[in-house]
Amino acid sequence: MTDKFYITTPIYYVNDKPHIGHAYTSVATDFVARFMRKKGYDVRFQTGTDEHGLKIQKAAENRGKEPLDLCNENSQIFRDLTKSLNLSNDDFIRTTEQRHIDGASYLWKRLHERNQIYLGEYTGWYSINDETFYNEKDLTKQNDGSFKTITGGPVEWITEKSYFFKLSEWSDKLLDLYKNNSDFISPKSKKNEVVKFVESGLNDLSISRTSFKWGIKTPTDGGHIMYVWLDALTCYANGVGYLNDTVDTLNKYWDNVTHIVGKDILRHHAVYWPAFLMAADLDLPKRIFAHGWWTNEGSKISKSLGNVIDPIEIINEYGLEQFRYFLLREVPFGNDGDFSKKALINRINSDLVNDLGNLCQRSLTMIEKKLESVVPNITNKGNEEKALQESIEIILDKGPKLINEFKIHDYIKLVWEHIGKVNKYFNDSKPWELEKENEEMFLNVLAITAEQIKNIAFFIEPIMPNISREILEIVGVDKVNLKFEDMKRVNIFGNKLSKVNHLFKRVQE
Ligand code: ME8
Repeated sequence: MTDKFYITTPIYYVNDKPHIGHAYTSVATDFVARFMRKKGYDVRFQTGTDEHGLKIQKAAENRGKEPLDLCNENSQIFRDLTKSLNLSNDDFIRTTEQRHIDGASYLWKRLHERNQIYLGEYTGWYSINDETFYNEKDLTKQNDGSFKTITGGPVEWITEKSYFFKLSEWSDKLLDLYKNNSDFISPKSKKNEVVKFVESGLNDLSISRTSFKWGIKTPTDGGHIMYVWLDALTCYANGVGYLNDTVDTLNKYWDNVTHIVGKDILRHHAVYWPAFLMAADLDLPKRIFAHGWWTNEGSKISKSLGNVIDPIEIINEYGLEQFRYFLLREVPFGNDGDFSKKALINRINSDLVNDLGNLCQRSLTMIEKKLESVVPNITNKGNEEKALQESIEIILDKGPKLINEFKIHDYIKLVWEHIGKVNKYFNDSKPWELEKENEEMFLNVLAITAEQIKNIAFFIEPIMPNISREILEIVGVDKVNLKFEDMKRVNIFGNKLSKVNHLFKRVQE
């Protein structure tokens, strides 16, 4: 049986339209999903929208809309974004769907049955922006005496009747979990922050609200709605039908779950979520990875500064493949990074136009012009040709290890090193001279280069699926969903090239 691999993005708030942060999490998750499919895993990839809570209710009120109308409109925009980004997601879940409401209610009932919930009153700070309760020590005091959260939003003081989850009882179990499963949270620096937070002592968590209505009614008390994070986190399990008593065929995906999240919401995923599941006597996800945040030309991205980056605008101006490449290559996954047009243009012109584009253009048009577009056969493998083959083996061997550690940018670097080697091989072999001097070698160099271009198309599929497809089509490979293990079996010798076009356009600075 094929190994299962289930990967998720966070579900996005529908109070506003998507920004670069949403695009980033989604593209990186899509990369991992596509890579694991190429490795031969049976992959399920879920994304979706988070539609309950005060933040959404207020956004609807401000626009003079019913919450559900706003959710329907904005959730569709996020769904459209999955197409614009060419995500390979298998599911798109909305927290207003019945399957989600049923699952969230099921988890609540299990917690209730296991005596993990009690009624009390919450008095303290709350951030609507983050939909999160804060201790004063975790906030920063402003000059005017008010407080701000780590994400920069304001907090308000609230007092209301609320059910609490006995989070404080789960500290030791959580610490054991982190200790016994060393890669449960990564990167390491983020894991250390979580461990410190838990070690400093956990308070019980308020998990219901009574001062507004937009949410899922708690199944044990109709006067309360579920805290939006308890509601939202269950989406991951609900997408594969895990939170109910019947056996769902998708359930099997719950055996191997990876959550990709931004660093701001790691605590919810690495502390609250496993604590809820342990308390309900349910299985836990395997891995949680927290990525960093983008700034825009050196400044923090915020609505008030008016510097929010619209992914659709970037795609329209520079192209989807270019945008995906930049997001994945520019910043080590897990670190913060800066978005600038200059950096984007630089990557496009140097890595895509000069390195990959030129290699394909120069070698494949030679086959087009000199050989009536027919890819010749390899007749000779000398040391240089063997070195290229070794370089392929290195990527096949190291690639999965790097991706297992979420080192996406290192994988891309490795592939681009290979592209550099193929470029060097082509240049040093001087096929334009060999054409007259040694026809056999001329054909051999073109065959080897075309073969390597085919291999490169396999490697870049998780980064730039459309360009990968385009290259494979040019060299006459029409099979789709190819795996890494198919790479050597896919024969292109004797294939007739389809028209060779420039893969990327140079961008003027
Ligand atoms: O947090 N750079 O939804 P959201 C990189 N609904 N990533 C960024 C970013 C930036 N400048 N700004 C935001 C939620 N993000 C919850 C999740 S899951 C059960 C519920 C990331 O719409 C952020 O880290 O605020 C998060 O992963 C996502 O974008 C935005 O999520």
